[in-house]
This record gives sequence, structure tokens and C-alpha cells, in this order.
Amino acid sequence: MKSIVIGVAGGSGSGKSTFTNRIKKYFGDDVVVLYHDNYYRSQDGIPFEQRVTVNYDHPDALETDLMVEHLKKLKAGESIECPVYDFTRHTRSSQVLRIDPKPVILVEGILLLADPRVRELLDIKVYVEADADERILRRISRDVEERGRDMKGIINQYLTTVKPMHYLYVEPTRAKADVVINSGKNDIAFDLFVSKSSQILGKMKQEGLS
Ligand code: UZR
Ligand code: MG
Repeated sequence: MKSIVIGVAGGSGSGKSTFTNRIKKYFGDDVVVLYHDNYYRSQDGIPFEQRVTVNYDHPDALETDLMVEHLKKLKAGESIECPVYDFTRHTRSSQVLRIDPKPVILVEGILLLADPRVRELLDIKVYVEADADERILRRISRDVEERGRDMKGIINQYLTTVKPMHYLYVEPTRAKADVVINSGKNDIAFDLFVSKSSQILGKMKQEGLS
């Protein structure tokens, strides 16, 4: 089986997951999603108070080597066991997730396009763009509701790491994307996107049959 690999990058709170979920829904059973977030390194070796101060917005915080290996395996038609990250504890959980290969492989993450090895494996590179004020507002609601954080911690983290690293490592990868889409109204971008992807997918399926 051949697969099409689509990468969705963009700043934290830009709407990456929303866009990814939309594509996921569209392709249904044909799709599998790999979240770069799940490849954050384990922080089991240090106490919780120290974990909150780690710079998670730097490329070194992620075990991208392992994700590259997994992506290659999925492309080769093999299943993988993906780590699962626990944001409430700032470390890897004891769970692993078995992921089977599918014709559409979606990969999502803030620093996805920062690694040349990842870029090389992507057929389509998307960067989701949103203003900084929108991103921080989304981040506040998300981190309070889903990641067990408080306002003080979110603000502190945003100012010390999220914001500076965004401009240092995330935003520059915008230039590496094939398409930059607006996080707000992206219906047209979405339509263009799925028609192009379906076209590639249809072609691949046809080639697979002949
Ligand atoms: P998204 N992150 C944490 O807050 N804690 C961790 O243990 C690991 C990651 C944050 C990370 C980054 N940064 O901004 C965000 N900080 O998760 C990326 N600080 O996730 O794209 O889903 O927002
Ligand atoms: Mg997200």
C-alpha cells in the first residue's frame, strides 16, 4: 500500500488540530494521525516542579528521531507503537498506541517543519496561521480545560518559552510550507486541499491496482 503523507504545522493554539480533525473526518477510515506532541521526551527523571520549567517549545524537547522512524515504518506499510504523552503530568504516560498504516497519514505538530528529515517524508506541507492574540486565547481555554493548568502557569509559560520559541523556531518554518492557510475562515482552503489530496490518493489507488 502506498500512502500520502500530509504535515500540518503552525504555532501553539493556531488551529492545527482543528484543521487536522477536519481532514481526518473527511478521509474517515483511510486516515491515521501521528501527533508530534506524543513524542515529547519523558520527564520521569525529574520532579514535577522542575518539569513545568522545561522548555517544551525547543526542538530538543521532542524525540523526533523516533517519530521519523515510525513515519518511515507506516509508509512502508508496517504498524507502530506510538508513545502517549500526558500533558497534565508533563511526561510520557505508560500507555502506547498501536497505529496501523493507512492511505492517508496526517502528521501534526508545532515544530514539524523544523526538522529536514520530517520535511523530506511529507508530500504536502501545511502551515496554519493565526494572530498571536488568537493563539494565546485558544491556548488559555485549551490548557485550562484539557491540560489541567492554571492562569498563572499559562501566562508564565507563554512569556518565558512559548512566545520566544515561536518566533525563533516555529514561525520561520512557515517558509518551508507548500500552503499557508488562515486559521479562521478556511473553508475554501479546505476544499482546495481535499480535492488535491483526493486526486493524489485516487491516482495512488489506481496505480496500486494496475
Ligand atoms: P500544541 N507542552 C507543555 O506545556 N508541557 C509539556 O510537558 C509538553 C509540551 C506544550 C509546549 C507547546 N510548551 O507550546 C505545546 N510549552 O505543548 C504544544 N511551554 O502543543 O501545539 O498542542 O499547543
Ligand atoms: Mg493541538
